[in-house]
Amino acid sequence: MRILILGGDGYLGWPTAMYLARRGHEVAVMDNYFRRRACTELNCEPLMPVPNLHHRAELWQAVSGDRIQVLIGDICDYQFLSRVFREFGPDTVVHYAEQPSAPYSMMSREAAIFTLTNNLVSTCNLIHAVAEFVPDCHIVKLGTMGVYGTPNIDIEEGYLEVEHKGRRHKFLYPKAPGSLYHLTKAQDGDMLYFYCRMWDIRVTDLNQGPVYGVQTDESAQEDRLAPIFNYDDIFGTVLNRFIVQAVAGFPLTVYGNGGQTRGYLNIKDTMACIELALLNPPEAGKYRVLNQFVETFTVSELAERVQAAGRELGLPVRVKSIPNPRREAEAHYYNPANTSLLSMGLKPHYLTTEVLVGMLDNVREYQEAINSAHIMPDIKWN
Ligand code: USQ
Repeated sequence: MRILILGGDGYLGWPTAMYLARRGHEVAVMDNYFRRRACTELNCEPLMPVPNLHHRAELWQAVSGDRIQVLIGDICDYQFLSRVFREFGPDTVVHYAEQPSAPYSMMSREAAIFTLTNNLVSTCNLIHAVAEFVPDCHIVKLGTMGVYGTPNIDIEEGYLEVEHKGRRHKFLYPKAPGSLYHLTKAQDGDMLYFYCRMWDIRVTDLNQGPVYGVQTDESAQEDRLAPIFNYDDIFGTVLNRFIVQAVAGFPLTVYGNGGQTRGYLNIKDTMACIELALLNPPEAGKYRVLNQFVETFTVSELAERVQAAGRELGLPVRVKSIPNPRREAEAHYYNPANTSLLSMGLKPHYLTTEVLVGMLDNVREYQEAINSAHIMPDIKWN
């Protein structure tokens, strides 16, 4: 397949490019380097140095023999995007090119406007480019489990069948996002569903939970191929942060009472889910939603597991509850469905002590680079 990865420089975009290239697909990555610029501006550099995309593609070709085409530009620029579509003609587009951080989106008015504009204009441009140049192309968009919020009923995969006054109808599952970032993911989903109905495009929305992991099988061959790994309060996801905090001897920052439950997955499973989605496209006009996570944990359970893995390595890991900078339920019902990807063949990597010890070992190699000033959260929701 000819696969275009938008946001191909990010934590998930680059590993996805290598994973799919390794499996024989023809891959092009496009990125505007937003994440790198934001990390520099906000002084929250990733743990490991990350060569630019051209250099990464050269390193990957030297290691694997596979070519990855690199396109630097902004998907909000329709002229540039049109040229890419005309020249590359993708069968599938994987859309990661959104501002991915909830704290970033809540930081300031400017960051809110950027998040809204970038995430919605990018998706709208993508839809128009598909309709104009490759109407049969399958859009695989990275969504988030956070669009559902934490309702007091079971969470289904995208849709909910409702009975009202004796009649039944299937609606998109009600959304209650908990940050402006999550809200844009709800809105881009609505937009994709709208254009599926209007223009018969084909879309998979992958509602993913927080991802953890330092390396994938492909990046493990050469350190400079590692994903962009953040551990700060803006771009770092919770388990990646806890691993770095454990190595730095910093008490694990559990926000509030730690009862917040989410569906987690290993970065290796993200790669596998993307491939399953693109090998099994929905029919034209269908907006398919798949919940992409493997197991659920409370934040406190994650902290306990990191503590236990630390003990295996003789690392004394402390846990400290700190005031929650976010507005979110700290004790709630959470029972989301995730059977679709499993029935499509996903073989999950579970969060074992061995996996955690591996992550701690990876991070220990970069211990000197950890900047403890990045760890405490200072963006508040209110
Ligand atoms: N949390 C802590 N301590 C920390 C960091 C986070 O207790 O030091 C808590 C948060 O309050 C939250 C949970 O851990 O309850 C998850 O936080 P997170 O920062 O790992 O995840 P989140 O901000 O929700 O966003 C991340 C990704 C986003 C993705 C989302 C999936 O940045 O791109 O969409 O995970 S989900 O959470 O299912 O919406």
